[in-house]
Amino acid sequence: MDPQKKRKLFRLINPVYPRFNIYTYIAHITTALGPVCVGTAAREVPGWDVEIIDENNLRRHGPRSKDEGADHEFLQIDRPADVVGLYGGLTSTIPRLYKLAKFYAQRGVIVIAGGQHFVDDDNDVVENALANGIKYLVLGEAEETIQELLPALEKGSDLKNIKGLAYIENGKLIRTAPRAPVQDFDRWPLLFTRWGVSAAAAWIVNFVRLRGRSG
Ligand code: B12
Repeated sequence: MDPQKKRKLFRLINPVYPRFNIYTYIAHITTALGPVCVGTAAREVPGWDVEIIDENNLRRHGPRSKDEGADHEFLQIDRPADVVGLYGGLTSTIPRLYKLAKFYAQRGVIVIAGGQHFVDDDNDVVENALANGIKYLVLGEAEETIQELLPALEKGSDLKNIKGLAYIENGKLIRTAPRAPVQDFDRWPLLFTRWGVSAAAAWIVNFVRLRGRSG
């Protein structure tokens, strides 16, 4: 992370679906709630700006790549991200997520990821993610974790006391203590009542608040 940079940028990315499906249209005019919750919390961290790029919802002006999703080369030139957070809510998007993870990791950007795909008691899913460009996995709900993680990454501090993380250290998988789910929803209001957090690529027009634990 560049210490000279006055404000750091945390870019959250919702990877594009692998193919057209019955949710393609609705995803084109909405977004997933998880990254919005994480971005809302991250935005409270002093010195950090947040943007969310939803590759299913680039709208008219979002920079597009010729192959699929957003043009991340352009985004990194236009507004270089210091930390990139990848939304792994759906297993079908994981190949794209890994592609993005490797793209950013190769450019020296710290890559983190979270979402339901990674929530697994056995280590295979976690180890696979950490072998595919992701440096830190956030396991479980991330509002509190992200507020501790971003300053720790900036300072280069030890992460062992931050709950809800998985990462590789000296070739060994480290899983920190589990993070308890959020209880106080009023503590974490959504910020999309204003436009400030979203970059040109993420225009969100419809928005519904819900938090489910079923499925
Ligand atoms: C609401 C919901 C829907 C809605 C809206 C989905 C959307 N895109 O927002 C609708 C009805 C459209 C839907 C449809 C489907 N869904 Co659905 N859905 C859910 C549900 C019930 C809640 C999701 C939610 O909003 N949670 C609230 C948010 C705040 O929580 P969250 O996303 O987990 O985010 C938190 C953490 O994961 C973490 N986090 C999230 N992202 C990130 C990113 C970073 C960088 C970090 C650090 C942390 C982080 O922090 C967040 C805040 O605490 C979940 C079940 C569940 N318990 O989560 C299933 C779930 C996500 N759905 C699932 C599935 C399978 C589907 C469908 C494929 C079903 C189908 N066969 O059609 C479709 C696919 C839709 C699509 N293409 O997007 C599965 C996904 C499983 C998987 N591994 O792929 C789930 C997990 C249910 C299950 N247990 O099977 N779904």
